[in-house]
Amino acid sequence: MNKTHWWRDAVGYIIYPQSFQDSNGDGIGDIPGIISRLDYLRDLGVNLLWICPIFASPMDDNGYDVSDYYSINPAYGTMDDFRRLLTEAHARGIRIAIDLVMNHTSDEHPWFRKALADPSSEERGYYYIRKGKTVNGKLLPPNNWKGFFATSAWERIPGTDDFYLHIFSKKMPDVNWGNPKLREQYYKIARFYLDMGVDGFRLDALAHLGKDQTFADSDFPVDENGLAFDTGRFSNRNDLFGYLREFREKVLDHYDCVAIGEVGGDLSPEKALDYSSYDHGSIDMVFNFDTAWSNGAYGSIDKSDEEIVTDVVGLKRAFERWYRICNGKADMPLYWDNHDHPRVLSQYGSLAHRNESAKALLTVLLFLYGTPFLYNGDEIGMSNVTYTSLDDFANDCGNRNDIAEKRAQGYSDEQILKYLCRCSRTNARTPFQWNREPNAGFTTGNPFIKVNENYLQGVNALDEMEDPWSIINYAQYAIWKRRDPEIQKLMNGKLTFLEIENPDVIAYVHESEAGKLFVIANMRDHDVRFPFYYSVEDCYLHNYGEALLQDHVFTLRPFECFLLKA
Ligand code: TEU
Ligand code: CA
Repeated sequence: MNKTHWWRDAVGYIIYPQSFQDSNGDGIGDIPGIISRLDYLRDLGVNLLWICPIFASPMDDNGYDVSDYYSINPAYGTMDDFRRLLTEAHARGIRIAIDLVMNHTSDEHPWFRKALADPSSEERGYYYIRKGKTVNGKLLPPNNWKGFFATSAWERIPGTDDFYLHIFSKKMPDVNWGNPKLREQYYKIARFYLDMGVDGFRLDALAHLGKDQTFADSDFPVDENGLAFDTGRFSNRNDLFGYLREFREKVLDHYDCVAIGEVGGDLSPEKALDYSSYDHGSIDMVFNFDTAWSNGAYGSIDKSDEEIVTDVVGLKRAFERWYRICNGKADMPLYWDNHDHPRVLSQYGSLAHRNESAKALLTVLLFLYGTPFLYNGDEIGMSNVTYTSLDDFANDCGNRNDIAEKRAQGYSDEQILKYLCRCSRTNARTPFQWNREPNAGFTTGNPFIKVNENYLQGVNALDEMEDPWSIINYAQYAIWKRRDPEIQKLMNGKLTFLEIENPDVIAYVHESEAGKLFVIANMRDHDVRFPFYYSVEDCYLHNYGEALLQDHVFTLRPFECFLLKA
């Protein structure tokens, strides 16, 4: 199969189905709800959706814990609804990538049930089940690894001395990719959806498919529970690249589909090429985490608000580095935030300059090297929650564990609340704000999670659409520009960051015979000066009235941004 690389010119959009649009009043977003908003998405201009998991799931981790890959979570609809979503999206020129979780299943998946019930079953070999170790008469997990959700990476199987590995929630046992039968199961699942017409996958937690199978203790420093957070034991390990090659040869090569891996933290762009380079990679692109949390907010429970400052230079260096290493060798996706992050507007933007900062962030992202992915709600300026109780965060297992851990460490509930309002991924998971109706038009019933009350202050799609200067109208125009072949021609030039050490402004240029295409964005909430020695031929995007350019120096107002041809 000849891959056409159609995703290079696409504009992606991430949908968190639980919170997008409820169609039947049960308070949970669903597939018919997404279908009812396809016109909205088409008009916005996005043409590649990544939809977070929609499979059957007990919802311990909101769908990332899959109990049946071949059926749709009944709360979201039926397989027929999903087929209709594909047809309706394709009819509007929108492609769909589903979120495939191959690192773990739910503990309620029949494979895992069988593995526990019958130690001699084939399924037993699908998981990592090891004997615990006895120290001073006490049964301990096989090693001291800590998982991503603030607990031991092992859980004891009741009534036995055995433990199973789970690097995320304990309801999500990791599967063993070293087992060829297990691998075939996932190939079958992938083919099932590709044959149905799905255009590709976002491959969840892909970096973790290989583990250090010695399962030796980590020598990293341990926490108060004797646990070491040593992600290298289960990230980007060599055996995983062999699995991916097989996945490609047996499945991906046979379809013109996109495969985007979530590979995340601690991954250098050089190493990323092992996943996605044109000559020796097995998948098409990988999400890196280098431009997330560039403000010191990660784990920042001890920091004051004043200490959370966007590291503008750090962001530019990260974008520059990934471009330098990947350009001409690999495609890559771009994003500011997703369902695992706080809202970018609250991270790098400004609530006091909601409109301008949302536009500036969008402009910077859309015209860089790569396939941009917007997160649902960013186009209407959605921001972090203003919850007043820790209970409001109970929907997320990661948050629940975090609360327990922080309490055990002696933090007060007030401190934890402030921390979660700043850093929790729940911030990105509140209902989409469609209009001024109760619950922002998300549901006619009781939403499964509280809405952000700012939908009544104009932060909703309908109010946004009615205002000619709104974020969404700018976003729509900007996205169509990004898809314009003339602009794409300009974007094929060489990308250079201007004044990369400037602490406040992100500015870059694509240069080629077709001309120079500039993005300039002030990332601060105060005026800054920025030199500009080129003569402007065209201004495609600008988020203020008149530009202040004198003697080759721009005075940029808070979050002022431009897309210029010069
Ligand atoms: O997230 C995985 C994730 O973000 C990190 O654990 C990441 O793999 C690591 O930091 C890399 O260094 C995905 C989903 O996006 C998230 O919502 C799920 O909770 C998680 O997998 C488990 O399925
Ligand atoms: Ca519903």
